[in-house]
Amino acid sequence: MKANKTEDSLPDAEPPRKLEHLERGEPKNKAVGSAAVISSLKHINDQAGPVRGTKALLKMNQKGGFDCPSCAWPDPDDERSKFEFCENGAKAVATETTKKRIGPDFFSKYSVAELAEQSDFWLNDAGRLTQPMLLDRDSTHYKPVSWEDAFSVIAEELQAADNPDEAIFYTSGRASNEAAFLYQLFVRQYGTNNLPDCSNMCHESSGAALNQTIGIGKGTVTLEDIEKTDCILIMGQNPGTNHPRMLTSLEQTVQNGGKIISINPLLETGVKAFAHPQKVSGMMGKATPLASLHLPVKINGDLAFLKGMLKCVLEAEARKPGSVVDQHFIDTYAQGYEAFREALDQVTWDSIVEQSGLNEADIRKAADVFINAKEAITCWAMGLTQHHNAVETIRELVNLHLITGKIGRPRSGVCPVRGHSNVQGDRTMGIWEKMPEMFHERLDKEFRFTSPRDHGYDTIDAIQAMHAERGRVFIGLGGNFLSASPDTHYTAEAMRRCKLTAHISTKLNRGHLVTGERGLILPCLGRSEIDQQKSGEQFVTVENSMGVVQQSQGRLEPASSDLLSEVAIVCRMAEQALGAKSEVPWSGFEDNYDLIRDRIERVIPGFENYNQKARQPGGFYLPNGVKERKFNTASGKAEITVNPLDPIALESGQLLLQTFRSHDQFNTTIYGNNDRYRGIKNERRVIFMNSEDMKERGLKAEQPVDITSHFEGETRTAELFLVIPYETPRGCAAAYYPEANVLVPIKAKAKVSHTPISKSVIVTVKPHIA
Ligand SMILES: Nc1nc2c(c(=O)[nH]1)N[C@H]1C(S)=C(S)[C@@H](COP(=O)(O)OP(=O)(O)OC[C@H]3O[C@@H](n4cnc5c(=O)[nH]c(N)nc54)[C@H](O)[C@@H]3O)O[C@H]1N2
Ligand SMILES: Nc1nc2c(c(=O)[nH]1)N[C@H]1C(S)=C(S)[C@@H](COP(=O)(O)OP(=O)(O)OC[C@H]3O[C@@H](n4cnc5c(=O)[nH]c(N)nc54)[C@H](O)[C@@H]3O)O[C@H]1N2
Ligand code: SF4
Ligand SMILES: [Mo]
Repeated sequence: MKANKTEDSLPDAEPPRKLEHLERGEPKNKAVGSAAVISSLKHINDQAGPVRGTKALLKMNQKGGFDCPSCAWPDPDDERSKFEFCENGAKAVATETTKKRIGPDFFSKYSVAELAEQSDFWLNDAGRLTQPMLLDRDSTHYKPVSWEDAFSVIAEELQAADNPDEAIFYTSGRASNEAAFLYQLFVRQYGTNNLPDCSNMCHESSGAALNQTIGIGKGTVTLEDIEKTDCILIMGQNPGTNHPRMLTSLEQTVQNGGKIISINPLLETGVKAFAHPQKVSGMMGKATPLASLHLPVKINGDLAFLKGMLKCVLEAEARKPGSVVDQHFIDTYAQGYEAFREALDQVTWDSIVEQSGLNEADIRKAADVFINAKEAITCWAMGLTQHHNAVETIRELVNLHLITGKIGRPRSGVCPVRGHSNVQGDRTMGIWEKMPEMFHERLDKEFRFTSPRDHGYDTIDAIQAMHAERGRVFIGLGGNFLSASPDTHYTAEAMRRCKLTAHISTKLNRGHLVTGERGLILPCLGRSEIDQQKSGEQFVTVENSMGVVQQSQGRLEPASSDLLSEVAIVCRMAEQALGAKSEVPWSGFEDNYDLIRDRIERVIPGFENYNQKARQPGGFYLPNGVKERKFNTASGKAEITVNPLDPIALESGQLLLQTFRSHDQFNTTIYGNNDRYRGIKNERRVIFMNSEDMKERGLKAEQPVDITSHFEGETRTAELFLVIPYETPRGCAAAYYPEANVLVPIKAKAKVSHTPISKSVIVTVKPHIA
């Protein structure tokens, strides 16, 4: 097995190992306020200009406008203000509505290898893609290709495959419900379930834990619940950067008397205090304090922390029987309590303290708040999901809600805060390598074919299959598979062994530069743009983090007349690749998206009267049994589970590294080199460390270092990072994704969910060798 080309002569898969000019300040004490407003306006003005930019912002998250393309935080159900967006939503829109364009001139000016020497910021900043481009066999430059020829290339490679499982169809969570539904239909008619998605790297662990324990892989609360509850645990999530409008809701929670507890190795600015940018007080700098308690848990110490919380719950119950544990809920709706109690009895406070890195008194304080709260919600994101034992940790968090009965009633429940704006909807539409049998039966009946039942590849399987030349064709519906995936160099080798890699994209990214024998870029319309089809202007639908499905209609002129919508691309690709094999009226779907929604309604439960309900301002909630205490698990009961502690053993000198987001990026899209809240300006190649850990290694602030990861005897190195002393527990470190992805071993994945362990990479840090 050999790569088609040798590594050395090829475009680099990693962002350039080159420093900018770091300026370092103190972490900020409050989030948003005027700095955020100034930052939003700057991004909009620089990219889209005041007219196009303002028009876009005023349509975003409005009933009748388009859904913010950034995160999945919900919009208010009722009244909306004129400005339903945040700084990072504005950046996402600025990047999509930019006036900059890249066409054939750009691609003839720069070879692919030259493009690879540029930073991720530069690649994204180049502008919107405007025409389909082909990187032909042994070519150095992308050249324009007609849509017809582009689809012929795809059809040719798909038809040449020895079997359908040689093709891999990735989806990123920005695709609309309509595009995603047709895409999975095309893939299954082609004959495979190889539908890896960004969720495999994201909330898969949440889905796995929640499906098993409460019978639905989604959250169980609404925005109103968040604002009116008595207690919110925020675990492993940085809302100030990644879900900024959550701060508006958290401010409400606090003003309504609720308490917020932060559980995070870092005290993130967004949970310290919030200055509302649309209130005079906020603009004057007056901030509402948010978290009343911060527990600086060690990386991967959450399972131990939760065991501490649960022990406190049982102790409080023993002190005053019938006051804390909800025996009625357990008896009526759940099972597994006895085994759970016995197992928890065996866990000592010493191990809890040691593994969480927290002291017992602090855990008891947090437990008191949770216990005394009539209603409580736990929110979490990647800080919990990207560890080897992520599923166990999330199951334990569910235990906390189950044994106290704080679930399935107003203002109480679990809230995995989703990432991409439609990642939850894509799953609902069937983007998953292992959909349940019921889905297949309904799909087959509606479209009169037999969909394959063997499970397909998830993200890690897909990379390994391409590496082993079992996967030969890669198609990406959005996203940046190369840079988002673990083990950048291994993934690059995998991509290079393909016959064809094709990306449906709005903006240029590194994934377009590391290709198979042939590479295709298929440029599509963005969310903000008018989608004109034969039957008129179309809208699409998306589902947010709280299960609300609503319409999104672009209002701006498309970036180029040569762009196709994602739906159109999928339809034409399917028509050409499947030919007579498919009876699906692909071109009818392209002409009129209502016809797609009619089919979704017949295949997926919860979408009755879809076309009508999608047109209701504000959309509609999908059914969620847990809200009525219906648990759709195998046993029909909520499962209280036993989740043994399974700490990561570090050898001397080793640290646990989390790879996370700066304030100026959306995943692999880099908007700028600043991380304002953490006091970092103009540099991304930084590693945050505890100052004692620095001292122990003889490292000085801003000293250049190399980071080496260790896994099953293998090492991987990321060169040239500057050390930043930062408040975090000893033994913990942090660096930005995607720069640090070279360190994440391909084989290091969570049990059950197979999510890459991007938040607990074992590393050593040494002075940089020039
Ligand atoms: N502006 C912007 N918005 C985004 C994104 C973006 O890149 N930019 N990405 C979107 C996507 S796809 C997603 S999934 C979400 C991600 O949203 P987040 O999950 O908030 O993203 P991360 O930056 O990965 O932050 C993880 C947080 O977990 C903490 N953490 C790390 N390890 C641990 C641990 O072991 N235990 C605990 N308790 N905490 C830990 C980190 O300190 C950090 O605060 O955001 C979405 N929204
Ligand atoms: N080390 C490490 N790795 C991680 C993570 C981490 O925390 N640490 N987080 C993981 C997570 S949570 C996620 S979700 C994944 C994200 O993985 P992806 O979803 O694959 O990555 P993105 O960076 O969001 O994709 C950006 C690209 O999407 C394209 N795009 C933007 N808008 C549109 C659109 O409307 N339509 C289409 N077709 N294309 C569009 C643009 O070309 C852009 O360059 O990364 C994962 N990787
Ligand atoms: S919170 Fe998320 S969805 Fe809402 S405007 Fe900000 S980035 Fe967009
Ligand atoms: Mo994500």
